[in-house]
Amino acid sequence: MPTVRQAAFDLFRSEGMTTIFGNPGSTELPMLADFPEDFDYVLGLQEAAVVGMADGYAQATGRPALVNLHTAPGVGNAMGAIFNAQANHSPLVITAGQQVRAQMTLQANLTNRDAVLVPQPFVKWSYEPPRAEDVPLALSRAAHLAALPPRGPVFVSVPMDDWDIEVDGTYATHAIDRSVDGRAGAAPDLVQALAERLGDASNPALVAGADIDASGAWDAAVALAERQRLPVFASPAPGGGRIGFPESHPQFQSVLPPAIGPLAEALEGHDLVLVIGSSAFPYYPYIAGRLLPEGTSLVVVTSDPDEAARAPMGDAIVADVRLTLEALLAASPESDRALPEPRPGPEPAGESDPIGPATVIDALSGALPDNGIVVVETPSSTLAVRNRMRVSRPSSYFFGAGGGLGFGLAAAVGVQIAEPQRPVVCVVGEGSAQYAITALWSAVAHAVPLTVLVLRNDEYSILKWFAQMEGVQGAPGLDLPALETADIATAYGLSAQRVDDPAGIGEALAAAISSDRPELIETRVSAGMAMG
Ligand SMILES: Cc1ncc(C[n+]2csc(CCOP(=O)(O)OP(=O)(O)O)c2C)c(N)n1
Repeated sequence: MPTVRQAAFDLFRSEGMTTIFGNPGSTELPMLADFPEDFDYVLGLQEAAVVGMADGYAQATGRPALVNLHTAPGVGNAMGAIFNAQANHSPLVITAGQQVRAQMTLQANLTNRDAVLVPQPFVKWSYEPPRAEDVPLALSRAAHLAALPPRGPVFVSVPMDDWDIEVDGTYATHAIDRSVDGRAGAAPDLVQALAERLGDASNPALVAGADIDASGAWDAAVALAERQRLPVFASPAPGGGRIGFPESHPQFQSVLPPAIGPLAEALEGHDLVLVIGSSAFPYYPYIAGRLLPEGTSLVVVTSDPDEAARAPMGDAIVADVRLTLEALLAASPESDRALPEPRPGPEPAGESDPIGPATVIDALSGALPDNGIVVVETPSSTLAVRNRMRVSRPSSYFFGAGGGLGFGLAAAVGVQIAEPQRPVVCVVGEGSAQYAITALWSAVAHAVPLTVLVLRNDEYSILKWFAQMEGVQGAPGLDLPALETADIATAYGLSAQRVDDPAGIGEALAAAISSDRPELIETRVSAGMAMG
């Protein structure tokens, strides 16, 4: 009869979860005993890095990723990253060790007393199997739930004495040998009605969201926009963890602003707004106004029932984004509407001392090969990255939709592990880099050839901008003097350098991108919001 461990690892194998992201403790060691050769264990030194790496890996592979944390304190440390994974619709199977069953009731040290409550409310499902024999089915259930829409993190707590218990082989085989597919298309009559509504509109617009990329619907989105001659906007940046439409396409207009009033103003003149693969909308700062311009109606297509239900306006269709877009495309004839005006190219970067983020971003655009991927967490220049780089390939841009810092650096390591053939650059603020800084060590330890570009402005620049917006004066804690990120990276074993000379940045980036080891370049930039 197989043990729980054998059955669990067979399940992980059959679900393609052979890379485990973890940070172990005494309660996790029994799971890792006789670690099979066909598995990789990616060690993170702190749980924000562990879960962030798994998040990037899961998004880049499109499959559930396996995480192993150390009982209550490990899960506690990971909470910010689990929050991000939920916002990113990232399918993670998070496991944690637990005291032996015989010592849980008397609460021996490290007992996770209310294990299932700890990761709430950021997981879709949280469970501690009642018997050791139930662990394989619980893990199977977890993997399927994580991958079903809306994708997201799930949690299973496993007592440490469960792993050597024998299980019924036929039950284990049934638990392992099953597939669950949750991609459901929209009802054909709904699709037909939507195609007619789109065809009848005089000036419709498409808003492209992150789940277009995640569901593989990029080509269908482009084809629909071209066939129906739609101007295309990107869903606002805070919620737009991925890019759903090529941003150098002549029909692409802009990234929508994330506040109610300005967003509605940006949609002025469109009688129908079709939002695909996003909530409507991921608002952030509160700037009151109309939800939609006068005379505008809205339809959102999302695989997330909650996104559909909580939208404050419009109609919603809950269905797989790719299947629905493809069906809508098939039902939509060629339109003879006038094509929208293409947006102008980015303004030339101005000269300043220190240089502005725009100069560095242009240098990165020049150095990054076509198949490059950017992972972005540089709050005051996120829009400059979007508006200047104009990323135009699928699965090439990752951003933490939840807004919890620590995603960028860690996710970039995970994305690079998932995509060893594509160069990955993490563009990160020196403040943001600190939240999962230990991911640098993991990049070195696992020979992950990531390039990190640190924009150093010696402050929490975006918070100074927010302070102005909110009318807050005299707030402490917004300056970051003497934070030497290149020195920290050197201590973690990276090849790291500070490059402030604008002429040298492109060259340094090209060299780092083409090298086969992790490298970090820190560059001094001027403070302040950089929009484009
Ligand atoms: C976990 C977490 N803590 C705090 C914040 C609040 N926060 C948002 S942006 C920011 C500053 C980021 O600084 P930096 O990376 O240097 O970028 P800059 O604003 O200077 O561009 C902070 C602290 C957050 N988003 N997440």
